[in-house]
Amino acid sequence: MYPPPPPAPHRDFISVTLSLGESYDNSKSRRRRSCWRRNVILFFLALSGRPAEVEKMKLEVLPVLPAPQKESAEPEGFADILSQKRQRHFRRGPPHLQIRPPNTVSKDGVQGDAKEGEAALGKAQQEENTQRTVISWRGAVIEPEQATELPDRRAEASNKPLVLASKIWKEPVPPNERQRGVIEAFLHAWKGYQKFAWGHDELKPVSKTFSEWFGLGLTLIDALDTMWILGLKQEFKQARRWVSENLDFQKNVDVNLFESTIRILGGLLSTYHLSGDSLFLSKAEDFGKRLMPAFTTPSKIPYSDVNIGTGFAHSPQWTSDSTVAEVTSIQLEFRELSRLTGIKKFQEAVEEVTKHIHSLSGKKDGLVPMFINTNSGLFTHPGVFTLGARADSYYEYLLKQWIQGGKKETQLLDDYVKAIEGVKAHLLRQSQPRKLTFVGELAHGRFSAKMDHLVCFLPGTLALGVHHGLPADHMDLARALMETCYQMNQQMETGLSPEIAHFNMYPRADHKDVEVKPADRHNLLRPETVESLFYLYRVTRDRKYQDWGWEILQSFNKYTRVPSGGYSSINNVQNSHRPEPRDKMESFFVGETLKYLYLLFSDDLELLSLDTCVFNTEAHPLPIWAPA
Ligand code: DMJ
Repeated sequence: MYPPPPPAPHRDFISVTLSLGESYDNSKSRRRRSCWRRNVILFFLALSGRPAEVEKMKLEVLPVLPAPQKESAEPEGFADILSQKRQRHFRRGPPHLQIRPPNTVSKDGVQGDAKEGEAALGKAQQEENTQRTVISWRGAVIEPEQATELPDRRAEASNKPLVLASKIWKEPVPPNERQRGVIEAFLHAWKGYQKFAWGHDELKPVSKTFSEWFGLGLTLIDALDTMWILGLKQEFKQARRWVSENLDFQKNVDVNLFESTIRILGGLLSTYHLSGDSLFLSKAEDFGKRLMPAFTTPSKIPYSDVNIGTGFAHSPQWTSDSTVAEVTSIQLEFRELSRLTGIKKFQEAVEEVTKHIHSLSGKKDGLVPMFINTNSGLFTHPGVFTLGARADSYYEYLLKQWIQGGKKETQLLDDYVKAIEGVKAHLLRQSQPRKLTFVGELAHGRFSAKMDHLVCFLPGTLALGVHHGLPADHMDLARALMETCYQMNQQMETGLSPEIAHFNMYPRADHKDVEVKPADRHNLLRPETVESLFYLYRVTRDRKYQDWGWEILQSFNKYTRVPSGGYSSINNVQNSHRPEPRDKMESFFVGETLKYLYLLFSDDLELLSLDTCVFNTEAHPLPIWAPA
């Protein structure tokens, strides 16, 4: 019934163990050299066993950092924030929380853990120094592993914002016609949010009201850096004032660790880097501290939820499991928070999770199950593998952390590459009649030709990897999957992708490649297709990707735009007469979808260059760390 699996994967790299001891040569002239030329030379040096030369040639683009800026008006100390009155408790999700005894470790216990962590880290670093690995690729050599350096004390923190983006406002480049189209769409979305949902989490544009998830102005925070990038000064200043005067984290409210990290922590950190305004860093630090109780589990795998007012962290009521994608897609943000503040516990907590999952059994050629238990630290519901919901950004963050850390943590890269080989071996198939390559799912050995729209992050991530030196066959896969994701949009009557597609694998005259079940016909204004179009265009410069993005923007305008302001998710992408608005504008529409469209239409490679920044999974750009 199911087609035979594709041939066994063939590994494109060699792994050699070398002893290394020399320091970097990071001169300017070297940094300017062509990356490809360098990689080719490195490849041959590695093959010829000349590690010293390899080490010498490790080059990085070192961003020039400006002096830290003064905290601007309306300073807010943590003490003030913490002493403010408790507010109403907003909660989303099941009505009753799991009743749990207080965590075995007290709220302050995180500090104690951090000490133990330091000792363990020191030991691990000693061991690592004795033996390091170089992984070399066709055309690229990956640098020897070095434990990511943790700043010792707060004083050593590099809390300087990234300079590249200040250029956006200081020397603005006039937007081209398509970018003006995105600005117009953003302003329309913003008009609805300002009129009907200001300071609330999400706009309900049809009923002209709002919905609350965490009660923290989620859309406003998610959109801050988009406004900066689009050059919307007035809107940004108004939103900044709200953050300064109204954003209060001393609130008796449960937040989802992952969702609030990628949207709120990520949004505040990137806005700090773009604007240089320390208000956003202070808020990020306050918020990060309030999330830390989530890590006080027996296994150190964090709980899914934490109350940012009381510090009570817990799993959902119905399980003590966490989702694998959620616990592995908070690392970019917490690592950056440590780098900026000098507070090590943020980075230590998330890296503990990464290390744990790296060494865990139950994977299938690098593919991970979807759930992990917070008590035992083991995968649960094993045998189900997907690149969609609950696993997706695990893969994305392996690559992106490797890039963020300056390509030193080869374990992350190794896990990423292994997983891509796992995808090729177990999840790739071609549809009929157009032979579209798609990523399906595997459940206990049975293949399902189901692909979430969420999986459309993958072509972009593959292209990003290739930009950073990974093998060319990753790019072949990126192009093929990009075409598929485009077709998931294009083959629908509205030109917008359904939430989930099923692919036809058998040659039947009356069947299309992409089929949609009634329950999956909705579109939530998600970003993944346009996110990948952005990366594919940056890496290939093929204008067809811009054209595809432009088509999708037209479709959003035609079928999801609400006249009084805002855009709405829709129920049926297959009915252009009655797409049926669902009355919700998710925060990621302004945080991600419109941002990626704007960047896709830009021909300025320096605008948030892939060489200096890495986007978190909510499209918030964070700096790539300079080499030690
Ligand atoms: C966003 O919050 C992020 O992109 C996340 O990684 C997946 N879900 C939404 C967008 O679809």
